[in-house]
Amino acid sequence: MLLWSGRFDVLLRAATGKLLSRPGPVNWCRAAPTWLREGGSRMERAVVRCVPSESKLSISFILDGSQKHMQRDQSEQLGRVLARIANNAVKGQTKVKKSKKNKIEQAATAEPLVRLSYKDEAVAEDVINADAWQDGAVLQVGDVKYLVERNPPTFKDVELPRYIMAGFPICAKLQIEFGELEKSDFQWYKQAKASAAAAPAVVESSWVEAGNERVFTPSNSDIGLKLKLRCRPGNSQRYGAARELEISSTVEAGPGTCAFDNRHLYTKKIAEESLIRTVSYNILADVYAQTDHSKNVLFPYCAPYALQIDYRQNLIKKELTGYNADIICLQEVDKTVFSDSLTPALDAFGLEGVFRMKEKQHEGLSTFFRRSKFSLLSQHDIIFSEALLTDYLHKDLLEKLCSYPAVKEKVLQRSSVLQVSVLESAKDPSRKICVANTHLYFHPKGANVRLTQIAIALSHIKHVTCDMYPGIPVLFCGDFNSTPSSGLYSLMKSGSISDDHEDWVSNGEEERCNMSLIHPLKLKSACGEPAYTNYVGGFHGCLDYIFIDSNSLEVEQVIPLPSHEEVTTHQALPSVSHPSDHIALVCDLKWK
Ligand code: 4LC
Repeated sequence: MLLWSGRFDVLLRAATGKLLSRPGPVNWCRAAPTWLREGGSRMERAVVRCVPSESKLSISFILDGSQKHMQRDQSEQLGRVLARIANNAVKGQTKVKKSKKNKIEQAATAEPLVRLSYKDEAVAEDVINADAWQDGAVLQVGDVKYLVERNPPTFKDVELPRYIMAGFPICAKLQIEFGELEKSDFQWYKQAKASAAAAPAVVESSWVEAGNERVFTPSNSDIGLKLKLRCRPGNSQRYGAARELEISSTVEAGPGTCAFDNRHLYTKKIAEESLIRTVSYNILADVYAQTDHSKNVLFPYCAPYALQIDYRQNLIKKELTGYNADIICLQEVDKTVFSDSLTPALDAFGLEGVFRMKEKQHEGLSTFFRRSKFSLLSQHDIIFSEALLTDYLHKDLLEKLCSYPAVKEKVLQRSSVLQVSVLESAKDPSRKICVANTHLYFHPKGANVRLTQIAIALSHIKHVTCDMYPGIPVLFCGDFNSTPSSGLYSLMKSGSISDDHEDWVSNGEEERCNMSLIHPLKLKSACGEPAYTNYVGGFHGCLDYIFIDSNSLEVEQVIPLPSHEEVTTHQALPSVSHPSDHIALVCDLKWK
């Protein structure tokens, strides 16, 4: 076993000498950070990331002013990394010397002493990396000492939204490793306002503290200012390296009041333990909002900037977080909106989400649930077209559809999905709930296709709630693209539709498909049948519902929809004060 003992003494003496020659007593404050050692010798830090599931470990530290980031095998022996570091150090010195054109000194450059010690004892060279690099070990490279921090809390990804608006919450996207956001520190700063007397030559902006919570909502007095966030990742033991980030432009003016502001008056607090505040909302996908067809034909009354996703996201996040919901079912969710915007925002308010992309599309469904009230037990999502062909559950329906090949083909070509999440109550694990979420085919003449889609959905939900989790209640939210006068709505409520219903010929004789359907669920629309949940220039109607299992759930309160005046202030939806062409359904449900 090779130890460093030979050169150790020499080095120790040299280091001690240096310490003694340091001028004056160093008055370290009592709460000195870990990298400030007793006696005043300041150590650099070496961050080591080593997780069992990966074959490599990484070692990061600053050497000769440049950041080193080494990836080594966990099973490699320590001696090889130390040799590598020594070699790096020589190269670094050589560079400096070369620039001084001092060839003689360059030739004299020797490898510095590189060693790793733990509790003042050298770690043997044949110890493997995974074992050698312990938290609290000390790496020494020449006269520089580094305190090893193994797996400290670290922000892997931190991002601020591009577009910041007064009155709208900013929720940074924060990905933390080895830490918890609840145990991390946040400090928001705003640019100090330049007073009229201030010299215009001042380049450096000075910052004043603006808030110290995870979420910061700038006010109207912040319009035109830059903002900065300093965040320090933490866990119950310690903090890791802080990160700082600045917004890319300045705070913009907001729209003032929004169509949802009055609704928030009913949802100021999280609903009590026994209640489940539920939201269903088609948030209008960015992939649809900014097409020429949308700008010119569907929503010509809406200011183009208000159709931009960066603008709408501010409104969507404020609207959703302001409902203090326990379960949120969303439709038309772009993948990046889910991951970069909704997940960070709702996470800061205690909700966790799952996402299901439509087939061959760039948007899909998402379901969020409050962590303190629920945990996710299992997911049972299906693609309608795929389930119809492959799942034995739909055998009878598939057989019937074989008589109507045009309709069968159309159903198979649609990309719609059903998202099914089984949640368990945190307080009483015997209470479970099946949350289904869907967005059915949109075409005004597509009622026959939608009926077929809902038949698949209902068979699948019955399977989950009768066979897999016998007797658990159903909560079925979505954009069903069906008005209260449709066959679909009456099927949901009554449990059956006859084969002679007019909706079976919704797209004319060529697509006639007379089928009778039944389902055993006792469903009712929790928010009733509002005059409309979708209000665009050319159409308005009630297309969205929150269906509840009336055997086991009851409605405690329905949050009133915005008034007709609020909806039509800017002609129709979406608008500068409402982010979607749909209106969110919000209600408080109670276990029976
Ligand atoms: C969209 C629409 C569909 C609900 N609805 C009716 N007509 C519509 C036309 C368009 C919705 C409509 O906004 N989309 C096409 O894909 C998207 C988007 C997805 O939801 C899109 C892509 C590109 C550009 C713009 C949008 C409609 C009118 N009356 C109805 C009655 C019933 C159902 C639907 C409608 C009933 N019952």
